[in-house]
Amino acid sequence: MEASTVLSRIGLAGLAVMGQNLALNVAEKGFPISVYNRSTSKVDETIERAKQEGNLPLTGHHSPRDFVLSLQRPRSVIILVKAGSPVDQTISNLSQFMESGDCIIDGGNEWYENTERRMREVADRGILYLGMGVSGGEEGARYGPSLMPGGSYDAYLNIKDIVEKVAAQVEDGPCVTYIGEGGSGNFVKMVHNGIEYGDMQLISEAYDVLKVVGGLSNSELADIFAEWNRGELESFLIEITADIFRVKDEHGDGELVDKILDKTGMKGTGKWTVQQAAELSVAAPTIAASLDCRYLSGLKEEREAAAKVLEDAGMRGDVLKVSGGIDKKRLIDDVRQALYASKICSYAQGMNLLRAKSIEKGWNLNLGELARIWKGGCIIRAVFLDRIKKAYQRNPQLASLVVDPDFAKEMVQRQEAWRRVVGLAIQAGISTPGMCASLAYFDTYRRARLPANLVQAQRDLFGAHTYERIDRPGSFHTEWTKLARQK
Ligand code: NBP
Repeated sequence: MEASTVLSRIGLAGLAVMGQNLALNVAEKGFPISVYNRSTSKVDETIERAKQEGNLPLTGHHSPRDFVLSLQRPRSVIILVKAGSPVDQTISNLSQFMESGDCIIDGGNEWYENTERRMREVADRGILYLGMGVSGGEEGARYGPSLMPGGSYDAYLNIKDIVEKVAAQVEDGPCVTYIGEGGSGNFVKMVHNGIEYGDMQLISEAYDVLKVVGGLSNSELADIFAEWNRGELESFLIEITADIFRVKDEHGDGELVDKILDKTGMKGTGKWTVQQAAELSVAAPTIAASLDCRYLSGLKEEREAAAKVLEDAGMRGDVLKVSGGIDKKRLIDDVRQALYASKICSYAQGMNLLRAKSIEKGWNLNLGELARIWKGGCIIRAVFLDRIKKAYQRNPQLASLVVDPDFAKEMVQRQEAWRRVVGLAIQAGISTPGMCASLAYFDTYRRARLPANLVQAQRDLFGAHTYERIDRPGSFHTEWTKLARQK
């Protein structure tokens, strides 16, 4: 433990991966910081790192009281512990020493309603509260994350100078903005993660098609993804994917990626995103498909058994015969276009979910500004977010990214390639649920007339749910069965 007579500008409690790195980042930007963690060993570890990484202005405390009292008033304390009850326990542990006007900032991936509950609970004692999404993983936390603070605006003003320095910097400013009231910061981070699920799923499908249908090797895939990262798909996830294909397996032949068990883990934010989309009646099929794929990937043993049963039933191998052969160069270019077009649809879904929630809660979210703060620091950072920002700046009421004139043109230009990839994958028996969901979303949204007329007729037939007509106002009911069967 280190004693200090000078009060720190801010405090951070919870020194696992995220907390430790964010604390060092804050200190490096010149803001003296106090740190605390339930297990004291992490406090000592952080002090040591602060010394090693340039004698950064960081002081560690083993007692919650010393920690809180080491802060300048009004006190600002960032909490970065496991979401859920650990946050409640940490708040109760620390807030007993805090005073009216002090502020708690939860930086975890918290369910937004928990933030709103805690906000009300601490408000009784005059303590201000922010729920701040932090994205960018370990490296982002250390060198510049994307930060999504929502809640008390006064609390935000207390830390504005700090977060603006600590966040990733892009050409149009720091990757942080005041998101809105209540749990909006957590909600926006949740949808960011849902979009991240979609992006990762779409990339994995591009990989699957190129590898299985196109027969590309890992080294070819690495080159292709690196090349894509120099164009419209330029993004963190495409960049790291290129790197992944190059890593050799230190325990055997070939590349490590081929030795990884095909079971995807998850911590819940993608599921919450899909649940919220359903709650708000917003279609988010690409994000939902990515969640479903994680569930199905988890059924490894069941899938192995199913493969065997279907093989015994006559299914031939992994790939069914693709008629007409494969033009590898064209396939690569088609997959790039399919990935890009699918991505636009996925972001359209995420943005529309944010807008629906903003209307429900009165958060007044600025979608263009959200796209801007995702341009750097976070996992979904991508060049194309600048275009999304501009689309919403041009028209803040934009019904969907799909109908922004620039994106609309790009989707139309890419649709042939997109359809070829999805068609080829279907023919080859390679599932591309994300790309298919995006394409179906596009095709459903762009069609002025859908077969919903038939569904309405069925509903009216069996449930007298009534229907509207296209040629006259009002609500109608028909005795369908009687009319259909009368002689
Ligand atoms: P973890 O989510 O792994 O949590 C570990 C921290 O929680 C440790 O400091 C631990 O203290 C503390 N903790 C636990 Br567990 N139970 C506690 C309790 N009852 N009281 C007090 N402290 C408790 O840490 P993380 O991966 O750094 O993530 C922190 C938050 O940031 C999470 O909400 C996470 O979802 C979010 N997040 C993580 C990432 C990422 O890439 N890891 C990215 C973005 C956001 P101990 O040392 O005493 O056990």
